[in-house]
Amino acid sequence: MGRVSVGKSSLLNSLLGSHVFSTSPLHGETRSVDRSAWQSYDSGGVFLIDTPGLDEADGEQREQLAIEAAAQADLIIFVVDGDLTQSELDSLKTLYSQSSIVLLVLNKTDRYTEDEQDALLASLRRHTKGIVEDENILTASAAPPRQKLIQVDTVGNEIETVREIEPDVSMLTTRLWQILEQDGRSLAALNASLFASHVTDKIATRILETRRALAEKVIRYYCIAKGVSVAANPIPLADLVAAAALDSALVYHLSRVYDLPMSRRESGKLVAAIFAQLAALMGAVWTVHLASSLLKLGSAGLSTILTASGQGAIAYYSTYLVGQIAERYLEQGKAWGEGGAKQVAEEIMAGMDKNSIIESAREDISMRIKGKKE
Ligand SMILES: Nc1nc2c(ncn2[C@@H]2O[C@H](COP(=O)(O)OP(=O)(O)OP(=O)(O)O)[C@@H](O)[C@H]2O)c(=O)[nH]1
Ligand SMILES: [Mg+2]
Repeated sequence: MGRVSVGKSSLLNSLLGSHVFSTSPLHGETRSVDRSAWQSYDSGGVFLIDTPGLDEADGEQREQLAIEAAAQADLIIFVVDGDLTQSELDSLKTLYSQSSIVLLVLNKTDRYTEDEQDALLASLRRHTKGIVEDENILTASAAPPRQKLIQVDTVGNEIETVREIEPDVSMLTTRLWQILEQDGRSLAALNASLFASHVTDKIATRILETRRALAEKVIRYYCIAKGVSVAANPIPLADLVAAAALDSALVYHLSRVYDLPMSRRESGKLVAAIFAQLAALMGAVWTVHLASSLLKLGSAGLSTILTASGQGAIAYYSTYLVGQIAERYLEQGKAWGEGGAKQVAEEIMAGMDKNSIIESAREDISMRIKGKKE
């Protein structure tokens, strides 16, 4: 929200890193005939809504717009381009009375010197005391104009060059991410493009950490599911089929965590590629897996009990490997890198403590199987 031409649409575009909302130097670019015509854009689960500029004169319309915006939005970005006018302050008060979270953004900072910005911020804080928290008063330059530079060379010729100035909305993205994290909603916002472009290193790191933590949970979930199903399933061939299906479901799920969605077929193919590397690297382990599978065929239930948790643990471990390798592939933007799949598989295996994983797999599995029986 904000007065006409303060740069509301430009700010949303800058957050997204693309021109989604129309902007113009003319006043009143974002018009609305009726309120349902508010433009909105779904950025990976975070919805941005652009509103028409508030009219200084029409107090009733302003109040109405503020109430409706407050009812629809989880968070309101109130944009100004200078000190507050009385009508802006009135709108902020209305939003406050509707208990909205409001971020007050001073846009077009490229127009001000540092000192002027400090003075403006101090004034904004003073006027909105008790209405907007200090930490929610931010600066931005959503669409700074190109700068013309005139240089004079040694013989006195003037050379005109045009310099593009990058928009800066990093304070806003940082604050948005903090709020989402406090709210426990950062996972939902992971794939929103507003955090993909113009993101500060700090947020980029947090996004990667959040993805890794989520991926770890997803991988563990599938490891246990596979370990338990392999250990408990008395039909050996089905073990292997179920195992491969679970692995590709895992990869399918991981590709969504990394916002690089794969089809079922694609994830199946990736699993096959990873299996090929693993089979070459740890032939022995796979042979044991297969052998104990076949053994079960011969002596019905008995060997299931004998080899169950051991075989399940190996299945768990192989899924863990598949998950880690697929995760690396996704983290690198669906690429193996120079050394190919082989090197990734080798690195991941070398960096992993196999025995302790198998040990904890054994515990996990037998705990769950016992738990079921009781
Ligand atoms: N100098 C400068 N100009 C900006 C900045 N952000 C936006 N503008 C300019 O301000 C004008 C209005 O921008 P819009 O994004 O259309 O503003 P708006 O608030 O959506 O306007 P309405 O939809 O008409 O209410 C455009 O000419 C923009 O290029 C900025 O950070 N610095
Ligand atoms: Mg607009």
